[in-house]
Amino acid sequence: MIKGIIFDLDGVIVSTDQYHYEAWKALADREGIYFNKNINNRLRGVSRRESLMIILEKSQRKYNELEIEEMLNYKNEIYRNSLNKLTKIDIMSGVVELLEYLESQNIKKAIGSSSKNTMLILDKIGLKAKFDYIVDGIMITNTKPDPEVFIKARLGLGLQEDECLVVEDAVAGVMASHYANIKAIAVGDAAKNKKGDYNLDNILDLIKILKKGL
Ligand code: B16
Ligand code: MG
Repeated sequence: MIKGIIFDLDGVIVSTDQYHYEAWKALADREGIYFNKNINNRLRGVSRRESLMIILEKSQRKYNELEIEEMLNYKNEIYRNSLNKLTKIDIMSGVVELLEYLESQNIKKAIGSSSKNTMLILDKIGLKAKFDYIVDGIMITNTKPDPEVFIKARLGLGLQEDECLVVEDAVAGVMASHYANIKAIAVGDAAKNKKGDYNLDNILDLIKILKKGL
């Protein structure tokens, strides 16, 4: 029986992925590095530093650690400026209704995100209090597809593997869920790539799955 749902944040609860893209694009343009939406898709769910390493695969030159730190800060400043514009309106379709349904059924809710900006984002969209446990990029050493984030979230909820589900939009996140031995509900990019145990066009279809039983 499912007693808890662990949600990824970016691309599941709120669509900050466009802001990530714009900030990385600004950095890549400044450095004269080729960057497009396909490369951006590879950055979903992975940490800021690992994202930069993927972007630098297209670079003609090597960067030292000081330069890397500067680029990470440059990107994050642009990204955080965009986050300041976030409001409740930016919550993805179906999420509020789904959270209400889970609450009505006493199903626990957690966040499992690679983002170090998780708390800022949840504050801005006013959803922080809705979650029983939050694991963000500051609390983990290894980023998705490593299972650490979801193992910590599951333990935070006090549940067994088969009592939880993960909802993810990133292929790396679905892999992390599977490595954590938890079934994955894929939405967005991961659903398009049919990577989940269930691949949903609409996150509200999770209610049907829960009602029917897995
Ligand atoms: P930050 P998620 C991830 O969030 C994003 O998908 C990924 O694109 C980003 O690089 C990562 O957070 C780190 O974000 O720079 O804010 O620490 O999808 O795991 O909620
Ligand atoms: Mg995501």
